Amino acid sequence: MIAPSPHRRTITLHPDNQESPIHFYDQWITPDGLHYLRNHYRYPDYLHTNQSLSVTGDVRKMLTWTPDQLRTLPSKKLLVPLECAGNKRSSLQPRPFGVQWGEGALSQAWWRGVPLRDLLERTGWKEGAVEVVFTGTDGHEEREPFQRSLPLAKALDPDTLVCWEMNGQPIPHKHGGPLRLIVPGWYAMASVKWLCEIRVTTHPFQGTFQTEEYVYYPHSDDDEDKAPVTTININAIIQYPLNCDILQPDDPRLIRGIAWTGEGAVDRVEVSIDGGTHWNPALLQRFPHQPYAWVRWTLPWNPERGRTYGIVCRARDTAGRMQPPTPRWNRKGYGSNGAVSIQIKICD
Ligand SMILES: Nc1nc2c(c(=O)[nH]1)N[C@H]1C(S)=C(S)[C@@H](COP(=O)(O)O)O[C@H]1N2
Ligand SMILES: [Mo]
Repeated sequence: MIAPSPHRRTITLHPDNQESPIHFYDQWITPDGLHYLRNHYRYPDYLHTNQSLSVTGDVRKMLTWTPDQLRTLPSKKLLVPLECAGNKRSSLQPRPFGVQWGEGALSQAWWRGVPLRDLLERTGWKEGAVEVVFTGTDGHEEREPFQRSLPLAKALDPDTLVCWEMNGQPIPHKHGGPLRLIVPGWYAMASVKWLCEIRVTTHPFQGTFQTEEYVYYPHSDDDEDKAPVTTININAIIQYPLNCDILQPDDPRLIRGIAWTGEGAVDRVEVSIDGGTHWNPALLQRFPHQPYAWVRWTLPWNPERGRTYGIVCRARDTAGRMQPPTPRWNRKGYGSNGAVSIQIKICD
């Protein structure tokens, strides 16, 4: 018997943007080759990627490391979900322009690297340093390089890592190898791929991907109340059953999915089978000692034949945030985290 296997779904081809088949894996890590892909440019030339990484700018002593030298430093390994800030953009009404992600701009992997903090402690930083700017090797010929900054405090978080390993292997080229930044808890635009330069600055960074893109604009026709996109919102999906499924008598009588957050931990997942009138707490399963990892949740149920059910799911985190009934609209469609709602029919 030949077992069918899921694939990534192409959303745009140039640049390469592909969704993970997130509904079809009831696991802790997204299997090899199925992690979503999000790019702003074509892939940088493999041969010219990151021969070395320099830490420069307003430092006391500039230093450069090769990937091999970094690998000799004490490292740590974390289970981290990466979520694109535009994940679930297509659930916003009216639909914002941009890559039309469904629910699959989300994946989870083991990442190994050296805390950025350890590198910055060796270079030191000058008085008045406020941010650290990260540069990838892509985009230099096309527009401006992909660059993002972090406030100094987040750069010094012991879990902000300069990584060389993904799921126990060297980071694949498409995921930013040989060296990439991983910023747990923040939307993944912060996790700069093909990292070639780290620059400490005494001024807030003004690049396009910092000040125009990855900004929440709550209004359609003016920029008032804009705010930078930073931490991942509390969020969840239903992986099984799928929206508009017709369940057969021998199909599993179980609703399951995952929930994740960028602040604190997932505290509670509630599921309604009557369109949001009554709520039942789902059973949560956590990966031990991995505070960023998604939580897997399940709810057994006993539906009646011939009926239609409106299933809704919403998660809450220890920071007190709860998924809103409908996602908060913003012009560029970031941080979409409305409660998920599906319809299921049970056959006679
Ligand atoms: N150099 C570089 N880093 C980047 C990007 C990029 O286009 N260039 N895209 C960012 C965005 S928006 C996301 S969501 C993640 C996607 O990482 P992945 O392709 O490994 O899933 O990488 C981030 N880092
Ligand atoms: Mo993204």
